[in-house]
Amino acid sequence: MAGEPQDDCLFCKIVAGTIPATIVRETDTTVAFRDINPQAPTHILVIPKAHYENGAALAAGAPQIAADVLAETQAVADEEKLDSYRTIFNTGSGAGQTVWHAHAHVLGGRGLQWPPG
Ligand code: IU
Repeated sequence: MAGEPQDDCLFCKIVAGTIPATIVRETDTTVAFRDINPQAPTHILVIPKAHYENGAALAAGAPQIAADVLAETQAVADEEKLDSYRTIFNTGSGAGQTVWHAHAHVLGGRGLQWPPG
């Protein structure tokens, strides 16, 4: 069922605490943790605790939680003292999505090119 934890989902396991992660923030609906393969001095993932396969599915199925995720990207940026940062939702394998649990990348701490690759 939409939003329910999935046994084969690594990010559901991070939410459950059965896989380790460096958690930097947690709310009732979200968890933020450092990416294990950082692409910038700050690279943090903000995820909903509920399982939705990408950002669009989250926005459609649980719009308030999608708003919570976005609000947390700013909270993370504030904690990291980032004046500028980029928020990315990769959606679909062609865009580089590899984990099928919605997540916002928060990247900062260096100059970021546009357009991205
Ligand atoms: P993507 O947008 O689906 O490609 O992002 C998945 C990210 O999750 C990627 O940057 C990985 O380095 C990161 N990640 C992680 O931080 N911890 C994990 O246990 C796993 C992936 I699996």
